Amino acid sequence: MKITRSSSSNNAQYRMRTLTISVVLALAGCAPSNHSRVAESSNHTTQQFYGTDNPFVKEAVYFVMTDRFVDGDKTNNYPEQGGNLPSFDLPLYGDNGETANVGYLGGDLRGVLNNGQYISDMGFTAVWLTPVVDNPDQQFSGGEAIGFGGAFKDGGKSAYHGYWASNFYKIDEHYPSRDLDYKKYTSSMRDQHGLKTVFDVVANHGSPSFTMPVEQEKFGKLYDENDQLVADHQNKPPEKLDPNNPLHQFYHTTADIMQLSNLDEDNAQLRDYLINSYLYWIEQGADAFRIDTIKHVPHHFWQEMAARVRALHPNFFMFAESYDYSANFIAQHTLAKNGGISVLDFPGQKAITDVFESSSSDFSDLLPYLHLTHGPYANPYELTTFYDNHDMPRMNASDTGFIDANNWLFTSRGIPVVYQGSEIGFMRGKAEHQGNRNYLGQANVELAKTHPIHDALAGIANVRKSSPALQNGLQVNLEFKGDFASFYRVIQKGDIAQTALVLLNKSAKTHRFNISKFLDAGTWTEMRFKQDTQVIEQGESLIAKVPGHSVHVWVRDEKVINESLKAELARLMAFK
Ligand SMILES: [Ca+2]
Ligand SMILES: [Ca+2]
Ligand SMILES: [Ca+2]
Repeated sequence: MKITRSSSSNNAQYRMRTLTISVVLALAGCAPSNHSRVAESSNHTTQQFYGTDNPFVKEAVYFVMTDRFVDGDKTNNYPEQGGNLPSFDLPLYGDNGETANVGYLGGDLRGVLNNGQYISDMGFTAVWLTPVVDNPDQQFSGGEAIGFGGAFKDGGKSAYHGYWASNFYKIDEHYPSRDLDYKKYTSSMRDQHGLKTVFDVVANHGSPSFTMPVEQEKFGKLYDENDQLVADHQNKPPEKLDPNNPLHQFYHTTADIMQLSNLDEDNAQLRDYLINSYLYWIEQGADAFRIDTIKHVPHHFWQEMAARVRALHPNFFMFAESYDYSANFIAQHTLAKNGGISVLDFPGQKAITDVFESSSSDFSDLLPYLHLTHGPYANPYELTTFYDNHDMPRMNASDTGFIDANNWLFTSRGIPVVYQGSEIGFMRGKAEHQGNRNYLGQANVELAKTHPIHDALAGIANVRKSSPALQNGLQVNLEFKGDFASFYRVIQKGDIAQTALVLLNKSAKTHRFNISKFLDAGTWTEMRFKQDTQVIEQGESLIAKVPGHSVHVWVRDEKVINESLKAELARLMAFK
């Protein structure tokens, strides 16, 4: 669910805002780190170097818009649903034959499970689905009518996106199959394909709840696990709700996002209703949460929610959408006092698209968002990193731009998240209702299997999948300049000791890297291509020719011996 505008009409405003933020950040300069950790404990003889203790850091997440991925079962499509306000296949027409769609299009759990091997083979280890809880069955008759390319208008839309819950405990009828409920789905993904499941959690709102010419079933209503009505907006504007009416008490009496019901987190029963539903989905096999619109709900809710979830499921990983380009702003959720919830790296998303949408860009423009030292985040290595999603225009890059972006995303700090279709540059540059949410479908999945973006993505993602250093190593930057970047990722934790040297080339020509800084002696093996090796003696350089729009990852599976590198790692270790 988007909450900050990203339409082109606001780009100027955006840029100005980002500029202001950059200046503020520069001035803020040396904010104290949230906590520092002594790099060593007494019962190890070796120093420990790593990004985070959270095991989720090893994952890479493929993001699926459930209704728009693959229709694996026609029997759950309900094309006749909705009566005079149908909800299936509602096209929006743009100029030049372009289309978008705000109706259900058939995607379901079967379609995802059928392609579990495809997703796993690409190098991903987890799948985030847009919400699968029950939503209303008609298109919304109130609000302002949505048109092609429109945003912040819900009139005429169905709940195909899943963010309009009417029952937080029930799966929507469009997603399961007769022999595939959510629990079977999560266990099959895990057992058959080694894929974890990320469940999309909403606490801010239910469905559109007022302005309907005639009140509609499920809109503005909430049902519990026994299908009992527990809250009802009754098509009244928020200010007309009666705080003494038990059916109104789950809602704020002020509007928040368009006509969506604004859930009242100060109500203890509402908190129980929501938090118990999240716990229920963990029982059904959810391994992690993605949290929608977190900044619209106060910290006290997230403190309680995180505490109650982690009391039963210690270290349960959650990452949130705080749609904002200020690191200082989004970082507040990562602090332990606010629930210790990771966030999607929106400042990173902005920097990554700026760099990879333009061939004249400079790698050094990626450095500011990393916040490896003196940053506002509880731990920058736990952030989920991405370049686009369903709420914003798809990255508007060439095939090689996508390839270069993926080479960066899967080697730099953070947990990569890739939106379905980016492996073919699907609908690049298009906003949510200009085509970025269009049905992907099995035909495009088949096409992807030989697509150059997909092939390069699978190449680097599978290197990350097998490299603890790329997953969780401290990032030590060497040179970021023009089309070239070089950095180490170093992990020394428990039995694991690995250094990865990453060499990125986003130019069209082969580039010769000559690396001597912090270089350790020993055997280095290049993991992206043919596993060439180089044996480096002390004082020598590592020389590598990296093809255009490509990456080398040279790996050394030994402890760090270079004293200057050790000192740099100890310094970095203290900042997270
Ligand atoms: Ca279907
Ligand atoms: Ca439904
Ligand atoms: Ca709210």
